[in-house]
Amino acid sequence: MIEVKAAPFPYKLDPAHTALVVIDMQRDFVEHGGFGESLGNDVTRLQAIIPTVSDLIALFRAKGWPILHTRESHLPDLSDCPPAKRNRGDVSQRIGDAGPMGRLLVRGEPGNAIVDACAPAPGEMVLDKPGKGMFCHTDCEAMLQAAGITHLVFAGVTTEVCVQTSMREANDRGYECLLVTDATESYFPQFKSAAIEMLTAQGAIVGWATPFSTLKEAVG
Ligand code: C5J
Repeated sequence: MIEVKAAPFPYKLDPAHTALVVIDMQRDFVEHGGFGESLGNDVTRLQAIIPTVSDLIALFRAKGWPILHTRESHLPDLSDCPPAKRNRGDVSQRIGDAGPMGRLLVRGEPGNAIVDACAPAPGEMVLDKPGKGMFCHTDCEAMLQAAGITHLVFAGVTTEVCVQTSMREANDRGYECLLVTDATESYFPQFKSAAIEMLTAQGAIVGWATPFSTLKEAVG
């Protein structure tokens, strides 16, 4: 076990059974003209973490540890997008509508791609998920079990939506979860800090949190 300084107390990382989960680093959330901006958000906040996420991915690649990339995406016929998700916000464009990067949040469209700096390498796991959480209507659990994973290090966007939901789902399924605080971001700074506090409160009720530099120093 590698001990990583973290909040609320040190995290024990099992190097033989740990995967990095990079949540939804897609053009749709971080670039102009995508789904995130269609909801009225300032996407430049999310762009700022791209170098750190990229460094984190490089660290896992250097270690030979597995990486799972997720994409929030829907089938072209939107059969996996319930009205309870699509009919949200007072917006001119909704999931499935045409935007400057293709149909918003639809699988295979240019905007649905992961940004180049964080793009999956051949052999890395890629998971399309129609919900916020990575276990909802996906093969996630089977993929992780097949790879023998028990510990998950989380990065990506947005902290309080898809990252938090996925981390909670993972913890409920028995995974030991660590969030890298400067490799995740929200459109709302107060939501990011509140999410980190909620996840780590009550003795790591969902998991642990630490900055990238601390994780890097610990794993060497
Ligand atoms: C959102 C996400 N915010 N990846 N998705 O709708 O957090």
